[in-house]
This record gives sequence, C-alpha cells and structure tokens, in this order.
Amino acid sequence: MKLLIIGCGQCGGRLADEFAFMNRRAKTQGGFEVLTNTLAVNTDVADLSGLRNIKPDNGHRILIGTRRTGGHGVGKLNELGADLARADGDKVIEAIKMTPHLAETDAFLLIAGAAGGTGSGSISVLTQLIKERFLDKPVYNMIVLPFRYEETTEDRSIFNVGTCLKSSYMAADAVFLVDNQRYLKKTDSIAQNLARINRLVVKPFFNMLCAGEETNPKYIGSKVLDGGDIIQTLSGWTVIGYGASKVNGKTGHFLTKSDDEQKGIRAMDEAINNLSVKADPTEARKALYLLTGSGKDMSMDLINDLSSTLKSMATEAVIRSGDYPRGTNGVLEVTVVLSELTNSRKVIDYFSKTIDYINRARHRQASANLENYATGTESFGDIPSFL
Ligand SMILES: Nc1nc2c(ncn2[C@@H]2O[C@H](COP(=O)(O)OP(=O)(O)OP(=O)(O)O)[C@@H](O)[C@H]2O)c(=O)[nH]1
Ligand SMILES: [Mg+2]
Repeated sequence: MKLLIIGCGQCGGRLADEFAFMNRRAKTQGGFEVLTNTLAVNTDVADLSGLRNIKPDNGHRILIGTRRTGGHGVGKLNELGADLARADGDKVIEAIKMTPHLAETDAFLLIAGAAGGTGSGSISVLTQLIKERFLDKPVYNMIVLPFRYEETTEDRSIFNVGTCLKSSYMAADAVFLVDNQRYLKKTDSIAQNLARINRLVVKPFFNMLCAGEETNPKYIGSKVLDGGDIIQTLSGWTVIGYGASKVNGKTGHFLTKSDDEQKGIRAMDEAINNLSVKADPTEARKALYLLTGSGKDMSMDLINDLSSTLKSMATEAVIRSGDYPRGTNGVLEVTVVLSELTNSRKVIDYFSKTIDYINRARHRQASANLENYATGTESFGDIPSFL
C-alpha cells in the first residue's frame, strides 16, 4: 500500500521524517518504495530545519503563516494553527500535486501531536481540504497524545487535545491514536524518548505497508496483506500494536513446532498488550494482523492459530490477516491493528476533561464579568471544532 505522508507541526514532522528514513532504506535494500511523497508543514522555521530525511526544498518543507508568526510557531494556540492552515492550505495542495507518481498513492496519512499548536490545529483543516480535492482516496490521521506531565503542567494541552481529536475524527476516514505516555522510559531523556517512540511507532506501521508492495518473489507471503485489506479495515478510532518472540525454528521435532506456535501466540499477546493506546479488543469492529518472520519459521498452522487467537479476543471484529516472509531468522513478529473502536476510554476522558476546562475558563471569565455569570453546563457540543 502506498501512502503520501504529511507531518504537521514538530511532532508530525519528526514522525513523517522517520517514515521518509524507512522508505529510503526500503528503496536501497528492497528495491521498492511505499511512500509516494513525504511533506512537512509547520509555522516554525527551526522545526522544519531540524528534519533530516524529508527533502529540504520548499515543495517538501512547507512554511505556513509566515506573515502572522514570522516563522516562530503559534505558541500552542491551536485555533491559530487551524486558521493558518486554512489560509495557506493551497501551498500544501500544490506540493501534493507536484508528487511525481501521485496517481500511485492509495491513501494519505497526516500526522500531528494533539497537545501542541500548529499540528493540533492544522491537521483536521488540511485533512478536510485534501478530502475535497482528492475524492477517491482515503485520508487517515495519526494523532499523538501527550505525556502525563504535559497535561498536569500545562492546562491548555487538554483543550488542544480535545479540540484536535474531535475535529480530526470528523474529518478523517480513520484516526490512529498513539499515547506517548505508554512508551515512556523514565531513565531516558525526553529527546531519547521521542526518538525511540517515533521508531517504535513507525517501524511496524511501515512494515505493514511493505507486505503488499514486495517485488521479490522470495518475500511474498502465502497470504498477502495488501492495500485493499488495509483500507477495508481502517475506520474511526484505530490503534496499532507490535510484539515479537524468539523461536527455535525448524528442527522437525513435533515439540519444537508446538512450542514455536505458542511463541507466535505470545507475540500476538504482546502486540495486544502494547497497543499504541490502551483499548479493549472486544470494542473493535475491524481488525488485522500481520505475521512477519523468515519463511522457514512460519507455518499454516501458526497462521490459523493466530487467527483464532485474535478472534477470541476481538470477538466482534471482521479480521483480515497476512504473512510476510521477510523477517529476521528465529524471530516471529506480529503487528495488530484494531479499528472502528466503538468506545475509547482514553478519548472519552479527554472529551470530559476538555468540557471541564471550557467550564472553568467560562467560569473565570464570568467571574471577571459578573453580569454574564453563567453556571457550567457545557457539553460535547461546546467543544469547538475547526471545521
Ligand atoms: N512521539 C513524539 N511526540 C512528540 C514529538 N515532538 C513533540 N511531541 C509531542 O507533541 C506535543 C507537542 O506538539 P508539537 O508538535 O511540538 O507542537 P507544534 O505542532 O509544533 O505546535 P507549536 O510548536 O505550538 O506551534 C507534545 O505532546 C509532545 O510530547 C516527537 O518527535 N515524537
Ligand atoms: Mg512547534
């Protein structure tokens, strides 16, 4: 499956940069690409300059809102990020149109951190714009949720997350959720954490795109997970997880075989435990998994076992699957996607915290302006959307 990726703001830009890195590696090592283009959009010159793999010209690193911000970002005001994306959205559409093999794009993926300003505000506006211009292609979002310390030290982050999630859900065909907090390693610096999270999020996602684009017959699975399977699976709130397990490989001994099947299932359990946002598999209406390993470590029995394992957890989901025989010898890797989640506790929590925030902000304003005093009765409808 081929994607055109657009990173919005610093977080989105860095994740898009990681995708661009993986794509270049796939091109040199595998002789194929899964990205038709990678763009970064920002209001901040410094953020754009820090990228390494996205091409440095202004057709790939797109600065918006320079007249209003002087190239210094929007300082967490995501409504300003949304305004600037609306005003300069044409620059992004132009850049997309310059993509050499645009017609090969199966879908768009826009990425942003929900708690910031530029990415949080611009992602839904750009998603809507792209959907209007490219009617036949799905547009997906990947939204990164903040670390806990950001929520506790910066009240405004909650409001940014709430408005970003609501707008993004309204605009995109599916929204991948990634919770930074779930990946946090306390002993690492922030920079190390961010770099590691970006690798951990992008690698399995990218691998999933590769499975259907392989050109070397040796690496084509017995059951290929292609773009159609992925597009059919993705809808609404979506999470992705990855797990891996060492195996003994083919010894011919029946005990080794059954042991390896257990290890495959362990990799799937790990993927479910490591979902990018905690989710209950019974609440997914769609799911897919990809088993990656060396051809000799994978068997039809294992694939069947994994399917029934996932079905026993995601009881309400239509399940699609595939195998990708391009893995490391002796390691089985499983990537799981749960989609069309009917409920996400994490998302609901953000919405109710955003409503509280709006309540408190209005209360403060009303206290300062006594004649308009109103008690807090805000609801989901009071969370502003950028669309
Ligand atoms: N996973 C991950 N999260 C990041 C990264 N960079 C920033 N974040 C998170 O993204 C949020 C901040 O958003 P940014 O992308 O920095 O903000 P922005 O869109 O550039 O907006 P402004 O700087 O306010 O104009 C915080 O929750 C950070 O923890 C990154 O490289 N990886
Ligand atoms: Mg920034």
